[in-house]
Amino acid sequence: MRALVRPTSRRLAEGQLTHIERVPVDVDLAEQQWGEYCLALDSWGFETVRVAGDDALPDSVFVEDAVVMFGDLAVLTSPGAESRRAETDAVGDTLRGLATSGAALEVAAIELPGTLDGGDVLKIDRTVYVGQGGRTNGDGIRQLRALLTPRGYSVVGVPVTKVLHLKSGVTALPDGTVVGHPDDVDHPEVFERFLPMPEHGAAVVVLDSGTVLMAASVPASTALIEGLGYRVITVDISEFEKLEGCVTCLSVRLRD
Ligand code: CIR
Repeated sequence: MRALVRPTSRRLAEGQLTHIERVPVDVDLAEQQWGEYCLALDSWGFETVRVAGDDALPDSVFVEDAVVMFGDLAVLTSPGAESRRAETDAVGDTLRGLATSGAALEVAAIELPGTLDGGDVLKIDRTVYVGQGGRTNGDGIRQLRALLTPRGYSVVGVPVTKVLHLKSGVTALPDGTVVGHPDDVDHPEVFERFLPMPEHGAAVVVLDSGTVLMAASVPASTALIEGLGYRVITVDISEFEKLEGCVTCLSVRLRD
């Protein structure tokens, strides 16, 4: 199992902000938190593959937004924020490098005027929910649908107005139950099972069928999910949360 990560830009504090106020960011602490996040993945058996860092791209640590994986298909995105458009170049180089060194990988891309951020894409089995809001537009969703329908996926567009990305509001447990704070979810009824969480930012990264990774900032939601029989690993990502990042956006698992 491998996971793509990208080091923190020294200009992280200049990253995009949409729904929250700008507050001071400690970039040294962010780098330390990023290292601990990578260690948590390592310790769970994920080999981390590092995309080259780029200080000129403040939001590039949020690598989830630049590529979405569907089995062996990597879809490079078309970021909705202009300041983030160049992030896909190095991510594409890394993936094409993996492909030439023997990994079974096909690389496709969403093209302008279509826009699509990886944070808007929530996969549950063969259903791919795509948030349409500030970053992802209808053309981006149409291009993704054209790539995925022949491969047996069903792409479901979901309007997003309350948060930055669909996955800022909702993520899915290993059993497919969608979790999130009700105030952050425009349409909980589109999901087969929706379980409200007591805190904003209660996102999960699935590590295996019984284990998820969560942010240290959501202890009540962590306790709730532990109570459902899951093991929860927690990481402190306070400096990334100040830039509207959550636990999912710092990595992309390859092959799922
Ligand atoms: C942005 O606004 O693009 C970044 N400051 C945060 C991106 C977080 N990404 C994500 O939730 N997938």
